[in-house]
Amino acid sequence: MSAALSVRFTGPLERLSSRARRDIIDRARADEDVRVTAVVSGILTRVKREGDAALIALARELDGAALAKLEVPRAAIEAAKTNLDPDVRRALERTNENLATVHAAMMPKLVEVESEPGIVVGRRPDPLAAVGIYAPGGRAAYPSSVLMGVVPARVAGVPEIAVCSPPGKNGLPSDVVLAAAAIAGASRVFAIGGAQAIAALAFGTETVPRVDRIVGPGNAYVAEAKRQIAGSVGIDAPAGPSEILVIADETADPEHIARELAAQAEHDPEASCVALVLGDALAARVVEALGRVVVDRGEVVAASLGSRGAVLSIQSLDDAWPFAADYAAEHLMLLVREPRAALARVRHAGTVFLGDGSSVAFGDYMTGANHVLPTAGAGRSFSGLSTLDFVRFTTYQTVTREAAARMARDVSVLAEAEGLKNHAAAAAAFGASR
Ligand code: HSO
Ligand code: ZN
Repeated sequence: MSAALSVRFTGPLERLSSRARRDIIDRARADEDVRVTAVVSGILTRVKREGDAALIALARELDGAALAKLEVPRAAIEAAKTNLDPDVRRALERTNENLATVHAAMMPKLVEVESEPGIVVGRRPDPLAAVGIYAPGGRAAYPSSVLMGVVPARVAGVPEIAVCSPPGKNGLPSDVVLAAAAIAGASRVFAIGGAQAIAALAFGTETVPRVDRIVGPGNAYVAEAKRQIAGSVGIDAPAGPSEILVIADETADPEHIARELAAQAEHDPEASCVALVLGDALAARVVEALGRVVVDRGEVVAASLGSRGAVLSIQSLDDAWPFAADYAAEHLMLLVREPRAALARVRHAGTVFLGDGSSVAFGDYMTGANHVLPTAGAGRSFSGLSTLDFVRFTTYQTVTREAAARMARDVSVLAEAEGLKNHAAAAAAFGASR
């Protein structure tokens, strides 16, 4: 590829029309598709009513797979790991270890605090009992994403981790998904895809365990199924097309910036790749470098950059922070002289890459940070996947007799004020005058 790539938005950030700025920032796909909603609700009802029989029928109808069993036998999972290309296996094992190290260190800890002498309040993180990890099939069957889902659950201490992934014609999920599930330590794997997988995990069937939380990326049907069951089962933020925002000053290499944009653009024609760079000259060099750095999937990259890409110049880094906070990028890359100082100014990013040795590819595969991250601006209120998604907290409190005597009067005052005389009496019984 050497032809110039067209980038949808170029020029100085300050001269962007408010309409264009909105187009860049409001990047969620507006596909509230009523047909998808109806199809998914039909599938949910069918799985709820007919359990395994519905799953087997749907695998035939939708995946063209004649399933002997829904659950993948342990031997097939282990065989996939054994037969994996040794280099890929070694690399996935390295990812697995780094994820475990990082997620274990960031695991929420038990906290106990004394609010007053003799009053201790605690909060204990308890692992969920069972969780489901969805792994897409087809072109997006990424073993790395299986690790990103399973490892935090394992580190959090979840005893039952069920992976669901669509069957191919041989009735099994793809070999890489099976191998990754084995490396990550999933408890069980099921050859179930799409909305029916989400239904099976949410309601439980004869074979599939009912779980308490379902995470992992999927297509529009999977996302809609998660939305429909969200009342009863925990879910993660919907994962939309990949995105990156690069903020760069004059120390940045334009080819480095261009390669990072191209890397996220290759995920999806609807990926959103934006760079804010200091000065018009550097911006022009980034656009020009884009024509040189793309090594594969040229059509996908061109579609993404041509419809949503932006390379905008800024006059000062100060102009970048309000835009970045509004944008709330899934991946934010800071290619600036003082990246740590810049990090202090960042709000609402899924994950941040600092310094000229960093590439989003490292975070996607191996640093140990999680790559399941909020997209489409969801980073304003959501965080990336972590052990926090796989625990819930139990709080508790203990009060000594002496502390109870000191607290009794004020508590009865509040209870009386709310008109709750039995509460008042329950507290007053501990009063000093007793
Ligand atoms: N960058 C993707 C994750 C991924 N990259 C998987 C490679 N494999 C999330 O936006
Ligand atoms: Zn990626």
